[in-house]
Amino acid sequence: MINRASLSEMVVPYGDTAPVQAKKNAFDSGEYNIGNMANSLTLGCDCLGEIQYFDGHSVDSHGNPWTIENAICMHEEDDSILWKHFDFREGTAETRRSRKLVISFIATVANYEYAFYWHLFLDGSIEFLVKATGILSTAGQQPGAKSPYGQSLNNDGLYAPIHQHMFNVRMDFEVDGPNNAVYEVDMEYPEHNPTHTAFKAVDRLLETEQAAIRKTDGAKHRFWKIANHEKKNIVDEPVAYRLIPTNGIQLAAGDESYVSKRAQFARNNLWVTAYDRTERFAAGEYPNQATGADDGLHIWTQKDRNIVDQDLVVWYTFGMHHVVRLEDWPVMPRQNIGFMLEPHGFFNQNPTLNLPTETRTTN
Ligand SMILES: [Cu+2]
Repeated sequence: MINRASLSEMVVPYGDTAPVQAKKNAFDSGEYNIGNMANSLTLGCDCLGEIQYFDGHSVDSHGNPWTIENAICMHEEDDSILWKHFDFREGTAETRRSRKLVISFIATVANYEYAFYWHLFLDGSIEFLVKATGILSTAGQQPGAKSPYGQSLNNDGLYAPIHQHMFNVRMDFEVDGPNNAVYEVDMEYPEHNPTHTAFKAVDRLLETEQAAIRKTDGAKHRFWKIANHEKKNIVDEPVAYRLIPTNGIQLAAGDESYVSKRAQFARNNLWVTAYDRTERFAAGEYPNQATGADDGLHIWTQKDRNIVDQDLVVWYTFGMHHVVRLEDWPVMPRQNIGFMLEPHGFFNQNPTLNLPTETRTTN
């Protein structure tokens, strides 16, 4: 379904105008090299039950290989109800529980922890979640003062500025084959609507890279669909997966800001490119000291390549608009940030009818 998916970049810009804060825009993935900051889970992890660990192999700044033992954890979790029906005529009930395969790693990037999770569900759905936790980046102010750009954490002069955590995930889709196409699906009202009750979902094919630079639109209940025109389902429609664009926020910093020029991927939520193995990271190959003038999604998509029935890559930008609260201090309860991929006419019916009736309640 997906040939390869990876966190392609992330950036954490701060909204505070204070001199130290205004230039803070950590590219945690590209500059900090988040993979090298993966925790060794020999020191403890949040997985339960039967766990399969994988070592992480990387290189240091001199090119020497090194290993992070138990960097990646894989285990299975109970996931509440998957489907149920109570037949009131017969007085019988059928219910099946959901389970998810959890593949995760946790990186400590200075003050913050980012825990990354792929969840693979029995019904073919896939969830990507980032759990943000750890310690806020704080600053000092006059005791008792209040900043419009942050939350006072106590009356002794400690506050935490407003900021965003922006992520981009690169997904090399192969929905039932190498050649795919992407549709934008919006809710629309028909012109003829005498009862004023009608609404429908309308597909619009995104034909080129420029046409596929899109933002989320909650009022239109927008989502995107990755389809394979060469493979049809039982009602002769292309098999597809849909991208549910939760946490689909955009970069708050203005277009003229340095961070926005470098992180142009975060100005929009959806990007689709024709596959090119050299195009790997949303803000370009070398984000350190990059100006944004010569590399990254906004440069590659200027080629405006055809993306209909091609080997294509879907890039999704999402994030957390972090308005700090008192409860985030002194250590932040995890906040979930992520999105779902769901089969949409990929199967001919609910693919989980054959699940056993046994109820498993333990992890
Ligand atoms: Cu935050």
